Amino acid sequence: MDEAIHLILQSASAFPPPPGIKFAYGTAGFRSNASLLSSTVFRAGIVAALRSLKSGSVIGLMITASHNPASDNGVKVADPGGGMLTQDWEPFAEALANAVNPEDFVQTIKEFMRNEGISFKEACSGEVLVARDTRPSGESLLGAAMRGIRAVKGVVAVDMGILTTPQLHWMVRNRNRSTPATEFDYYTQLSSSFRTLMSLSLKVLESEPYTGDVVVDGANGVGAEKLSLLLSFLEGLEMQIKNSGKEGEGGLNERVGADFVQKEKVIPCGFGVGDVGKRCASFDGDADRLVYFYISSLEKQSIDLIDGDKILTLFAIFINQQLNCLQEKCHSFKLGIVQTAYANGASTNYLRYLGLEVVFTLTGVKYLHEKAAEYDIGIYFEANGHGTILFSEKFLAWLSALNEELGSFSTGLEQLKAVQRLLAVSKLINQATGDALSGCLLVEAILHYMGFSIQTWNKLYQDLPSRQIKVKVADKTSIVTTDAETRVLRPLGLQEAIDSEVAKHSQGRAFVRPSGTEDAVRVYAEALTQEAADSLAQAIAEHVHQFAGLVSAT
Ligand code: NG1
Ligand code: ZN
Repeated sequence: MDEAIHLILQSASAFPPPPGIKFAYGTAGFRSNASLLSSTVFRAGIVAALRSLKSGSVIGLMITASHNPASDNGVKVADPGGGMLTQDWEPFAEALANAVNPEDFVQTIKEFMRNEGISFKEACSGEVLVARDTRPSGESLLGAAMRGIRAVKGVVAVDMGILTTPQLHWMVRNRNRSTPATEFDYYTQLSSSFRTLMSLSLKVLESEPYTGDVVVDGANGVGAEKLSLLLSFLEGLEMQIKNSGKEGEGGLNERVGADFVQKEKVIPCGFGVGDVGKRCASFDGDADRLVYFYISSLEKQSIDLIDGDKILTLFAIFINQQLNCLQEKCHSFKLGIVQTAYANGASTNYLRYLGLEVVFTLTGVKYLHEKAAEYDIGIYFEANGHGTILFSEKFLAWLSALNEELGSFSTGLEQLKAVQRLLAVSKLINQATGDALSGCLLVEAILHYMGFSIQTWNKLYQDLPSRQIKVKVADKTSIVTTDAETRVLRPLGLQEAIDSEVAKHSQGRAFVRPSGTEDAVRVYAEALTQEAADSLAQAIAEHVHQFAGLVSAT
């Protein structure tokens, strides 16, 4: 044991932690300016390696800062099921990232290994797959990650190259299920299940033949290249890809991509007169978020946004229709919808009006995913476009059996088609995590099936006007929240100030919380008109500034 720990310590000396910085394993792992991250990524490599030894499974390590600026980077661990690192391990990951001297560092590892009953093993007992997005800092951070993993005796580090975040999560999940798990397998599975789903479409009269005429904003990130690879498996399907990150197309996430489009609600760079009237989709920098939009006014640069809530609604309607078709066969299976406080109030009302069960969790995919996994079919989405559909093993086994049973009678039966549609969705959608590529194909297939234009889809319900603002304060941790982050406990008096602003607006709703991925406090406000939502958000941002000390507000 001591010799193996000594080897870790020796490797660690090449990655000293930056002085005076405290790292937190936030909503989506560690994030920071890339120049500060090499020690954190090295140490996250150690965490991933120990996780692999403990679980006896393949683990993932993704180097990305998603929608953040190109100068940032980050790192997160994917657990054996392909989801986020179990929350029980986050305190260890944080303690290790923040251990300043060699004694602390060694002690933190030893103590944790003892408590968890982990021991070093012989060669190839553990395996960690490492991937990164297209950020320039990714390459050197990859080196730090590989060194961290390899420092742990018995664990192999495999460089998977540049991937989208969901591709790595998908590979980890599949490796641990012993199902095909390469990048090639990913494109094969998505393309073949998409084709199956399209072939099971109703021939609705109004439905026009599917031409794939969608314009995709790749956020100048990894998603654009991977989408074009996916399309090469779908002959005949044309999607126009913009903001692919090629020379001259602009910077990663710079006035482009899902986060920009969803928060600013304006036309992203690279889109203009030629795109008016078209169905447009935006990915974020690591392609785990997806939103749709269409240009509503070139003059005002405005768009009509179809956010994660509306994608969720489209998925929910489709799944529910298939389940209704199978109603006489299945009474006991439960469909659940999971949202966060950022979900537009109109979406929740609409989903409940459809008779669906909607529940709420804290912000962050790790919470939504965990909740959705409690259902036979769990659909979760954040308003920002991150979400997916989870199917329980029990439900999938039942579907497969029903597929065989019904298949032996007739092939044209509507019930059989419903079963096959659900099975195809379970293969098309990435059940490890939200995935812009697979989500986009599923949206396209469902729009085609329903015969919906993007405008019809948008009109399912009307969003309540909302506004989000980021306030930079001296110390975001001075804001402490409760009630699923919808109420402020500290600083004292801030919640009362928010309540009195909300009371000035009919149908007003607002909350503030420290971001888990950025050094900022987020303000969210909803009201009956856009002007009211804007002014409510602004008024609350000023209170945050007064109570917590302003650096700037954007
Ligand atoms: P933070 O920065 O904690 O708000 C953001 C998103 C989350 C989640 C994570 C991970 C909003 C308001 N918040 O977290 O929903 O997607 O990033 O990327 O969109
Ligand atoms: Zn992302």
